[in-house]
Amino acid sequence: MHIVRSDAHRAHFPAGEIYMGELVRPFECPERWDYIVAALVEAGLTDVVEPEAVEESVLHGVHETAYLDFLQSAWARWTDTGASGDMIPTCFPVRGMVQEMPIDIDGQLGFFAFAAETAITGGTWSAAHAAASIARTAQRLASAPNSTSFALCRPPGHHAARNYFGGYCFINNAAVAAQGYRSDGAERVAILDVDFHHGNGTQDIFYERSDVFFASLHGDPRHEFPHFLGFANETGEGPGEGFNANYPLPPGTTFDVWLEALEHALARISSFGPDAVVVSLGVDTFEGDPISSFRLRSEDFKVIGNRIGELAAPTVYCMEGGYAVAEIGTNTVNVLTGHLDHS
Ligand code: SP5
Ligand code: ZN
Repeated sequence: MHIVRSDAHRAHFPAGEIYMGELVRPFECPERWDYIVAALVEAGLTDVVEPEAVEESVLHGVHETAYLDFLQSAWARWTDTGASGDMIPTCFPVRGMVQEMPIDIDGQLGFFAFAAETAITGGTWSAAHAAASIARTAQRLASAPNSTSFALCRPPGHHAARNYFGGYCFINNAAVAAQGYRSDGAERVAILDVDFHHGNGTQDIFYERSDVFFASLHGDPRHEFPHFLGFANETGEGPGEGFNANYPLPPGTTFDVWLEALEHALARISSFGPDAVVVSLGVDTFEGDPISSFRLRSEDFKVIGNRIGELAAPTVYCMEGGYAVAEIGTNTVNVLTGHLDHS
């Protein structure tokens, strides 16, 4: 299994995250990457590959041009105004307001954001761009039948939509991998999102498309972030109708219940008949995760990889969330070795 990774992620580390009324050290921190790398090495997964830059055409197949331009230029424009702290959005175009991009950088920041816990810093664009390149490179390396690769993306991507960031995500890495498969000739791609949180960004990007099937298992949005998307009646729109499947699960969900939903999602994916599979791999379903409420144990993650491996499709795993830092390495590696044990 190829492991695609880069130190470029370190450029992104905001000073704080708004959490329970305080500015705390971000849960999505660089040490997450170190823990995962250490566990990969310990497991002998040492076939390390550096990323090649993702093509503009693939990025533009996933995100709107105005949004990409904003992300790339945001920090320079922000500091030009005399600001020195991180970019934290404070004003949002909600119901009944004008949905047009303003000229002012503060206005644009709110226009392109959906959650204020996520800040943009001077290193955000370079790190997010490198994470997308990692996803694209890993996807290229998993093209043969049964081949598997791991994209150690940081920052994560599945909350980033066509034209907004949030949930620690800026560029949707899993969507980039899926779009990469399409541009390399795959006709049908399935994305399976096992992160604790609904992959609202991925759903948004492919909602009206029938070439990419999206399935997500996650905390019920009535109780959990991202709060406003991820309900079971969201099944796709227009040509995408029937190509989106959400499995909202209650707080406290244990692995037996979670696994039933996974089996259902895998059956849907099998009948879709994908040429390739992208997994949004979050391990924040772990019982010890500090911001989530599911109760999966470390050994359960092996079963997840094993079951996904049974699809026997070219598969790229893209790292998403997972915050109980000491354990995220073990849990991530358990999924990957569980997959390899199958194939
Ligand atoms: C990639 C990823 O996992 N992003 C998650 C971003 C979540 N940010 C908001 C966290 C708010 C946590 N609220 C905890 C209270 C639960 N009711
Ligand atoms: Zn998550």
